[in-house]
Amino acid sequence: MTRKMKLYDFPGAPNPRRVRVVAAEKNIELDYVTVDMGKREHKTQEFIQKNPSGKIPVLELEDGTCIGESIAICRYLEALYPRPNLFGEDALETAQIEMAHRQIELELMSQIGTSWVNGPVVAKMGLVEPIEAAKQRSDDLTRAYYRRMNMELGRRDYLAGARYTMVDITAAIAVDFASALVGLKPDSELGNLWAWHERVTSRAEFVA
Ligand SMILES: N[C@@H](CCC(=O)N[C@@H](CS)C(=O)NCC(=O)O)C(=O)O
Repeated sequence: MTRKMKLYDFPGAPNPRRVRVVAAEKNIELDYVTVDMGKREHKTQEFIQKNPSGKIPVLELEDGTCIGESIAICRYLEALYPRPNLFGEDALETAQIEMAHRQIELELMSQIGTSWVNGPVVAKMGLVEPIEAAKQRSDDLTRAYYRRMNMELGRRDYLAGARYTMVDITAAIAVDFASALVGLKPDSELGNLWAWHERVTSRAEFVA
């Protein structure tokens, strides 16, 4: 019997969620293994052997090979299961998706991450000393990025062009995490952003 690939995951964690949505889009069955972040299971020696960064997600292949980094995992799944295409059909579209995706990760997700690390939920865990000024600055940059997305989404239906791609998956998951756990829900007047969010998150695969 062939073993399924395992995905190390934790409910509510945004990065593994990106892989779950990609797997659902491609109809790939994975074995989900919960890594209890509350118990710091992602920092155990055993887990560090799977991913020296001590972060989830990790995809473990049938032969025990481990792949960390959400996008490395998603690209691996796309190479195995090319349809539906989420990373680009030709040289130009691939570059456009990569550009938009890097901007979302480096300019939006990283700011949300800084607000999270310096915010009240992480403070309660007592792991790091929050820096209020850092949080304020990332809150502002996150809100500015939302306004930019709203403007871009006035010109096209999806973030990298006319169709749904990996960029929309990453961005919608970032917005959901920021809204639910970081106190950074986009303002209701950002109508293009909210219409896009509904288009993306109402997909059956997204809910799965
Ligand atoms: N760049 C990594 C980020 C992974 C990441 O930060 N995962 C979070 C959960 S969503 C985590 O494991 N955090 C624990 C930590 O940073 O110690 C990826 O895309 O997979």
